[in-house]
Amino acid sequence: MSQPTTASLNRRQLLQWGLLGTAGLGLGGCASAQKPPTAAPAKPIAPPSDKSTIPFQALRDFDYGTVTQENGRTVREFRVEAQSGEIQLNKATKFITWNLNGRVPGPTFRATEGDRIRVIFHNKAGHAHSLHFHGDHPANMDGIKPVRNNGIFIYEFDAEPYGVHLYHCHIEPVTRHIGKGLYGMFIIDPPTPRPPADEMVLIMAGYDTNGDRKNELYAFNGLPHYFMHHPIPIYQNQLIRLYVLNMIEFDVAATFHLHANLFGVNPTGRLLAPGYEADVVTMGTAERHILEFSFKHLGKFMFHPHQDYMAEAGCMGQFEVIPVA
Ligand SMILES: [Cu+2]
Repeated sequence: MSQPTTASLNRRQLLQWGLLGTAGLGLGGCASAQKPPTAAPAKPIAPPSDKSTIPFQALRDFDYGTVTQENGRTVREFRVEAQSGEIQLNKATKFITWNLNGRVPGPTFRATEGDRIRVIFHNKAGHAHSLHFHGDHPANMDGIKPVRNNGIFIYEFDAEPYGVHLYHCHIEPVTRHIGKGLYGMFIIDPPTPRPPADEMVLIMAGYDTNGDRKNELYAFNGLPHYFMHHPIPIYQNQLIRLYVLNMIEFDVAATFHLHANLFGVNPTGRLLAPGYEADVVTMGTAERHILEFSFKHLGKFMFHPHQDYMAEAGCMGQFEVIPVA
């Protein structure tokens, strides 16, 4: 039996999947999120978007790894390669990155609480690097030991606790290793899945392009100003679940602000539903949250840190709310 394409979805199908209705009512969206999903299977949908660019790949691509069963238990194996490569930040600025699998930010690893995680890390970036995960794990898996160039290390631990976490290189100076691009998101889903939503990832980062230990440029998902010029399409009245991470070095904190709406805040994703509402949330470096909202009005709506110098230097974007066919 073939699945309907996104283009053929209609309001009835979205209602069957629980993606419309109370989700469109702001606070109502939070209240509905506390109920277990009644529509099966959970099938998040999203309008078509350009998958050929890194910011859009980072937005909605989740890496669930290669799944096997070992002794009755789910094992997720991820293969990552640290590399070095040049990216064009704007017309005038090229930047040498250290990256994972050719991407800044690196892949978003995703698992369910209790899974066994196995990350095969191959360092081909020319310097010693490591992968340090947030979340629970033994000391020998903490990722503070250097993995030499051309070396391989296998990080293995249990996925816990559920929430939105991150990983990054932990070789000194960490500001430089993160600033050059060695970071990404690590999502651990609760054993009972969260209700269906259009889920996406936005990671804020800064670029120190001249080595003065200040950021000259800022970005969502790797490229300054990208989502201003390429708005993110979302459906009207659909629950959006946004995993946000502040990975900006050198600035102590940044906010995330959404225009013309409020969002439910789920701090570090450690709740099963958002705990409170706001339209500005503050994150120190490495802090992250799940934000949930839906738009009842059509049109373009900006998001950016309200440290407006960061927004003006590239950390801004917009959603484009479109009607369901
Ligand atoms: Cu490093």
